[in-house]
Amino acid sequence: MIPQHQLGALSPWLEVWGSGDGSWRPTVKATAAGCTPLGTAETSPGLTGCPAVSLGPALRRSEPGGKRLAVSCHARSMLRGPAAVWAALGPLLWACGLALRGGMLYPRESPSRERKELNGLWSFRADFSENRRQGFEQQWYRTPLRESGPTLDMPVPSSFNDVGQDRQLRSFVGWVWYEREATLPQRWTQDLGTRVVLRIGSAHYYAIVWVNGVHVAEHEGGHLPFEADISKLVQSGPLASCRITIAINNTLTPHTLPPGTILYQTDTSKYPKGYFVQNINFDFFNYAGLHRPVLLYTTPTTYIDDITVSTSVDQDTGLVDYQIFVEGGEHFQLEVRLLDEEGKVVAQGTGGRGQLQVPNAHLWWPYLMHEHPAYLYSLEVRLTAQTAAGSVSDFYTLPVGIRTVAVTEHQFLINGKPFYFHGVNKHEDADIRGKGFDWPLLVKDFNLLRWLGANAFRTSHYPYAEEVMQLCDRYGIVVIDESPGVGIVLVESYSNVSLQHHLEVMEELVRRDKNHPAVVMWSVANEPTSFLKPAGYYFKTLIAHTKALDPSRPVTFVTNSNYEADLGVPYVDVICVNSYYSWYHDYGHMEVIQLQLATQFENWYKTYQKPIIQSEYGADTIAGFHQDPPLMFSEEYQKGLLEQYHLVLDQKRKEYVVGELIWNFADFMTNQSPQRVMGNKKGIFTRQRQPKGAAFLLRERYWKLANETRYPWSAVKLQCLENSPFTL
Ligand code: BDP
Repeated sequence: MIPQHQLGALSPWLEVWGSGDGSWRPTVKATAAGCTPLGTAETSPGLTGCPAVSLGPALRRSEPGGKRLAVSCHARSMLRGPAAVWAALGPLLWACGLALRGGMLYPRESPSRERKELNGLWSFRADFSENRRQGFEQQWYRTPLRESGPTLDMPVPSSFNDVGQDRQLRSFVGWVWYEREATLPQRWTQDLGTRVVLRIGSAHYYAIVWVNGVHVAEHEGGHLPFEADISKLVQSGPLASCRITIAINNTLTPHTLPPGTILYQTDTSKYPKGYFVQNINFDFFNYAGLHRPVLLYTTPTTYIDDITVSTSVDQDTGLVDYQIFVEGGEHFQLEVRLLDEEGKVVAQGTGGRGQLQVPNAHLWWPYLMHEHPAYLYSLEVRLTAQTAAGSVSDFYTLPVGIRTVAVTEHQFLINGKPFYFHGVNKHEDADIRGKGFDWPLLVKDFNLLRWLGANAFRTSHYPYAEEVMQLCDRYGIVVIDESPGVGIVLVESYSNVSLQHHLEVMEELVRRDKNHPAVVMWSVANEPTSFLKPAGYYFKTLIAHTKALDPSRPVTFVTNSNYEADLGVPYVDVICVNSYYSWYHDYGHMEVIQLQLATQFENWYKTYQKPIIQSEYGADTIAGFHQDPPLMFSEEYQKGLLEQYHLVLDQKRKEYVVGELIWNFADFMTNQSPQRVMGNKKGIFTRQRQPKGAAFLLRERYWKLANETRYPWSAVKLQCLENSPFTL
């Protein structure tokens, strides 16, 4: 067993395990990462019927970061089997733990809202102490970081791993500390009618935030934003500046998403004392740090907290159902106006919910499917609130695309027309910045996608930056929006603790991305061991919950399991299958691809009668390696392998195959291993975004597919002209 003090040091939270009796008054036991109990506490039923956990002093004095209390059923309940347990516990957990409070609108400027970016250089220190807890023991958040020891300059946004020359920092596991001072406009600190919010786009993996030494937020999981209202803090003193400290821990456990494990090596003849490594079951480098913009923004104290829009079409009329959530006040009016691209008001309404009708609506069409793709209206929301200080207004404008999505037995329909996904899988990954957000990289990637004639991508294997999703809306690039549920391999990763967290992550993802017309499907996971017994209940629950959160979109997960053994696929709307014929087996034998691929499709379809997407296929290729006849790793082999797949895809897309997504758009960094030559080389572009031969092959294919599948059918052929997104 892993020594307690070490696990506690690396584990970002405590878990609370309960043994339930029939009345669901569990006794909880707190453990560090499910290991040695730290203490116990009695519980009593809460008002909502969910177990209210009261912790004894031992637990209240718990480790910093020990906030997350997961109540899980153990002992007696296990006798009745996981399904029975969840039937009883699931609704309780959803009621108490999963109801996300508040919205997560993208912070946009408006007449009532200002924003201040905190990107640039932050002070940084990795806590190399043996237990990685020195920062908490010495309370580094109390005073400026430079006072507790040496600091580095660290760019934000960026991963911390690749910007330095320090090998140990590159592979560091544990807590790192970021800090910066922000100077605030006087009005923000003096006008008590102003609400000041600190927003962190993504901190990988577990983050704790202090402002002027006061704890303001904690968040589990990279890839999704979180925020804290810091008005009281910045408005309570004479300070016109505030010091923001963020501690981030990249340790993964079997219950994080993605999961991982810490392996301690105790053989002192081979490893130094305390030696450990982090093991993962996913194929990309676990970059960490402040990956996306950190910013401050303001709203009035009564404010528009969230907006949910869903659209449908009745003949030529577009229907926009909206719901607006207001926080901070009871007495207010809401007005909404929908403007077209020329700024003309096409519909308006009042109140917190309603339906706007748009005669002769311009629909949101995918790139290359229509001569005017990606049409976006603007939903202007105006809140007028009556406060003690008088009347205040809040304004928020949301881009809205009117479109429908539906799935039949053999088709994926957008606006009632068959849509064929011809695109890529991506990663957020690049030299030096790792997973750090970067506008030039983003624009380059979108230019390459359009050059390629790609109309879709999957956010493999985690949610991408909000700015990426906004560009997809603007350019008509269709998205399969994937959660960080990658590497779910161990049986522990199907526990109730894991499931509860996964449900929460889906809530956060849907809350963030629900209004993007580009998002046409949710993917809850990639290549889990969906043949394991607990996987059936896990995916049934997860998919049902995601559908309940958003009934307007299909839900899937991506499988590489055998069609007869997969216990999750019965619950998906579209079957997404990954396969690597003549790559991970039958090495070098491209002649088997057609037979194996055709069999793969036929087996899945005859079993489920659901549309299928070939969600990954590809071959590692070192740019510049040439060999003819083709050998593995040469550019010729990559092209040859893709061509074999295409022959089968061209038959099956006439039947029930609705898409093909190449693995991968670009080469990307992975952990070191004998199978990886400085990362995964299955990109059709290099990591520096230069084309390999396969990029030209795919480009020809995708433009041909676009010409076959566009709507309305026109005699004129599509062609790609430089940066022009759509040219007739
Ligand atoms: C698939 C995974 C993907 C890997 C790819 C590969 O979904 O993350 O990078 O294989 O091996 O199984 O290249």
